Amino acid sequence: STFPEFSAIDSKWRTHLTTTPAGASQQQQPDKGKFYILSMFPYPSGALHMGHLRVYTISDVLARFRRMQGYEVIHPMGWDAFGLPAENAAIERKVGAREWTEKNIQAMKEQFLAMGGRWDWEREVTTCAPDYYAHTQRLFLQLHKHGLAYRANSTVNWDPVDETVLANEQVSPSGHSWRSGALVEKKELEQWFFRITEFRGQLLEDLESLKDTWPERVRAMQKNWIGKSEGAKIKFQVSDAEVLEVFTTRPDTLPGVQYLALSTSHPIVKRCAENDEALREFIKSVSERDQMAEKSKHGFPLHEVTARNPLDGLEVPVWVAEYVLEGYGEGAVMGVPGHDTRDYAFWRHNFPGQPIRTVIAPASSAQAPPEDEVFTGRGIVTEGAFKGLTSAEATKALLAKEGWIERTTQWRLRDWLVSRQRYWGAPIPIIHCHSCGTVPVPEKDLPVMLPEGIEIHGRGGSPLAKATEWVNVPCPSCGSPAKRDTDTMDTFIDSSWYWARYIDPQNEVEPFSPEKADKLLPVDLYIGGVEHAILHLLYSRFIAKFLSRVGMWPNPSNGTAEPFKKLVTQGMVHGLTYSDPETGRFLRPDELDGTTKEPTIKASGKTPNKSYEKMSKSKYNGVDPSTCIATHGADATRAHVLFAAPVSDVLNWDDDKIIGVRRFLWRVLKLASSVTAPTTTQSPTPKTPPEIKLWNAAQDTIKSVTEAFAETMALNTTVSDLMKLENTISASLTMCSPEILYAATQTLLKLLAPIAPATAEEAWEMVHRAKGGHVLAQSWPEVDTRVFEIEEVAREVAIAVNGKVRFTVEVGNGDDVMELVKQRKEWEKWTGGMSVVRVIEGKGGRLMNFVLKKVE
Ligand code: ANZ
Ligand code: ZN
Repeated sequence: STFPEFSAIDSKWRTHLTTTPAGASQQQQPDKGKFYILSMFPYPSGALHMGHLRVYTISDVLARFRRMQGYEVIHPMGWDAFGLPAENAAIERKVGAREWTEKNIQAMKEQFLAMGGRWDWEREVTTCAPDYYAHTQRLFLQLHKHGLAYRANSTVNWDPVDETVLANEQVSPSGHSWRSGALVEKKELEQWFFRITEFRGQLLEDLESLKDTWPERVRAMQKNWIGKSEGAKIKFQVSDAEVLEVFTTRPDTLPGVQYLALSTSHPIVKRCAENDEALREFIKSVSERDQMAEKSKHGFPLHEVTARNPLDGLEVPVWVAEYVLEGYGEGAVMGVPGHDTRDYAFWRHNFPGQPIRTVIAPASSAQAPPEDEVFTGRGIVTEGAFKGLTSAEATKALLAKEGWIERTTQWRLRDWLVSRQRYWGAPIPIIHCHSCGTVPVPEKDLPVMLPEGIEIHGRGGSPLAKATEWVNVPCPSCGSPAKRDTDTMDTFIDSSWYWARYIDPQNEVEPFSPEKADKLLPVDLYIGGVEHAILHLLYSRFIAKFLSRVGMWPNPSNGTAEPFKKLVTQGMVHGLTYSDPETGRFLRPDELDGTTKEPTIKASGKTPNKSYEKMSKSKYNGVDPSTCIATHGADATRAHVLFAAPVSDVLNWDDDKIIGVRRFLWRVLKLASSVTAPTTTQSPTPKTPPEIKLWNAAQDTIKSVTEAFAETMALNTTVSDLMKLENTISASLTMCSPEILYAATQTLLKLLAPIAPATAEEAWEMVHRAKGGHVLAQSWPEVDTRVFEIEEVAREVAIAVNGKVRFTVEVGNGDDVMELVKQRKEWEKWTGGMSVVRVIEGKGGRLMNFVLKKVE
């Protein structure tokens, strides 16, 4: 073939594609303003994986699109570079954590360039660099100054494998560490917290402003995590001197209370445990078990304690129950087995055979629960003083009572535990002094440098405690010997504000300038994995609101200080996985015979099971982005990433399918070689029906691709739309004027440029004989507002039989020529007894020649 290899095209355009041109771009239109596109920055593990390839392709494509549209585009990249893997590498491989991290960054940067992506490298941030973490520490001190960073003794989640404390958010619903997977234990420790709860109302309400721009699922997860719940506190008398308070969202079920259940750390439980060995055993077993499993039915009776229902005076037993959370509500539950599923399960297990009281009936039979299930909905009260009232009416009447019930709101959100007993993180800028207490490190002394080159062991408390020289410092306030805080900050703090640092990355005195914040924030489009739907996004939203409150982001243009105006969550990339149909064991590539179209298992000759699974080493289904780019070229890889699935769906990676995309790019180059830029610069007017058809196809494509890029994010359809347009142009080559062909090709290349920039540049160069500048420097095409319709003119078509013209027919635009021809009596005359072998259409549709032969 006469076309160069894609890898050659890639390297030819590499520098042009990946570097920021000096000076303002020529396309930039002042009235458009800025457009800040951000994709979640990677952890520098050493290599990009397919998930990275997907998210960074999406963001590069959209950034190129916005640049062509004339926006001042901010498209930064950086490194979420603190964290455990570097620390473990330092322990296991005896390389410095920084050295390891920097080497990985270099390797990954190469991969970013190989993708043909362009990032604002002049804005690059690395969270483990002192010029970054100095400001993370500054932020800590700001929070401290405003009373939002505080120290408290608390029962914390302790990861026994990583030997560190975890935030609640970092513990899975089943009670396991999000990172090590270990079953999390409880431990009493003094820790640093950020008072995120201070902003809970705003964090909840402002979700409303993201209604049309964030995925519904993510907003729901945030809402659920914040967990506002309205209900009442109800007092149960335990003795003359003591009451027990519970939190309930269903005061209307009060007549159905059959027991009370307390968490293991409830004061009453602690008191009883003092002289009850069996109870102490039970408490211990709970703390060692899977705490978060909501369905747990384990309990222990407190025989000396009974409680009196304030509504009817009935006595109910009091238990300790595993399912009662200590940090929520009052750490105490009124058990209503008749109307709550957990209470029902608990009752069945601990009070076998004993009757269950039902006190609420469904308002209509449609609401009735299935057999064997309790009715958990609201309905009509059937027992007690409020019999006959609806749940809502009963609740209202109860809340009007005095002395033992009080309306209250509970929140699930807890303060953010931020101290970690780890080495590779930003040191907490605090000094502990015997006489002054906790003293902030003065601003001028920032950063508190993380000591490097020290011996760090993985186990047993804060590694920094062993850096004696570093630890022992004079107190900044009184000068007497004092000690630095030896914990480091949760790495989620680093990423909770990086989006703001990018707008002013060289600022030495403050994290970023408030003027720049007002001008360049928020992020207009944020792209990343849905696995960050709670933690990272919630922390970033909290920090944004804090920054705004303290005047660091004084006037958010969107009013609500939401950091990410629009959010796109991309789906995972799954790999083709083969397994043995009998054992289910995953098969290595070398266990398969790939010579046949459908591979077989070498050992058994059987056909393996095929499925798409999350890529992992243990499933032998990983695909390396670099290999893919080296084989197919960056453009085909990028286009395939977009084309293979809608952005939010799982992408099942099938290497074979890239071939189709590659062929499309080849056809674009072929087309470019047969189209020439005309000498005039005037916009042409389509005249003939084929020209109008092509013109309209180009306009439709501009419209659909622009909409997909700007609004709907239906990025997969952009590739298919461009394939269609290429087809139409190529099929029109002999039917349209060079001007029209050129105009359509130009449109195709401009629309293609964000997705396949090297191919588009190469084709652009061919069309313009290297005199047309760069396609990426062109303005994004606008839909032509002129309307061209193919007129309903009848044309005369000459009908020839075996080469001789016999008669003519008048053909309108929508007409079927064959139908018209067959209706004519001349047809019968000239063709009777013969059958049509072939129909040859003449130039411009004005002649039809029927080749006939005698019927045997
Ligand atoms: C009685 C009742 C009857 C309840 C009924 C529900 C249904 P949300 O909506 O999540 O706020 N609860 C209260 N404190 C608890 C704790 N520390 N640990 C575990 N469960 C607790 O849930 C509120 C409901 O969860 C409360 O309302 C309480 O059970 C339980 F038909 O009280 B309910
Ligand atoms: Zn002091």
